[in-house]
Amino acid sequence: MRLFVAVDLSGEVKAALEDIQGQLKGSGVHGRYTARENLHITLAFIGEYGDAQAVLDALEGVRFEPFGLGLDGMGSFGGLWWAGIRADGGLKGLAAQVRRQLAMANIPFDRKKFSPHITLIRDPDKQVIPQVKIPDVKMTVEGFSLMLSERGKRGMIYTELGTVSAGKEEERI
Ligand code: 2AM
Repeated sequence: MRLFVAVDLSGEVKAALEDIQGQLKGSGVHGRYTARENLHITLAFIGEYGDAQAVLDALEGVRFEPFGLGLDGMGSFGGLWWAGIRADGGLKGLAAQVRRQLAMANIPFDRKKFSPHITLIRDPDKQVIPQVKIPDVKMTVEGFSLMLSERGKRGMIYTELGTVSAGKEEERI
């Protein structure tokens, strides 16, 4: 199973991200746009791992309070364009705690430094990101999820395997 841990986004933030994707499309940028239901912030990428329950048990140890986030510009890593995130310290703290719990449970994950972003498009056919207007939206993060990533006929399919809520015990599905 290919697993990762992610913050799901509110409908309002997803709508804002779709608005940005629409602006990119309007500027003639072609590529693999992230589908609305797949928009998320990765906190930790685990990759192939067989025991989802062990991961959920480890994540159960994460304690955090709700925090706010908003969108902040765009950037790129090679052939991947993303929307930036403005967050109070909560997001970095949450990613650090998630990673600490995984490490303590000996669950492998990608140790690359956490760089908060939301992937909007992969393999764009342009080099330079056009000017876009970033909608001023905000949301409160109240939880995060363990996600299963599978390759579908029309792109990746992400399925939530369980969630951990702020200030509460884990809610299993
Ligand atoms: P992203 O966060 O930049 O969009 C599932 O593959 C998710 O985990 C994707 O959102 C992906 O990229 C993220 N991810 C983070 N590190 C990864 C890695 N080393 N390999 C594949 N996906 C990774």
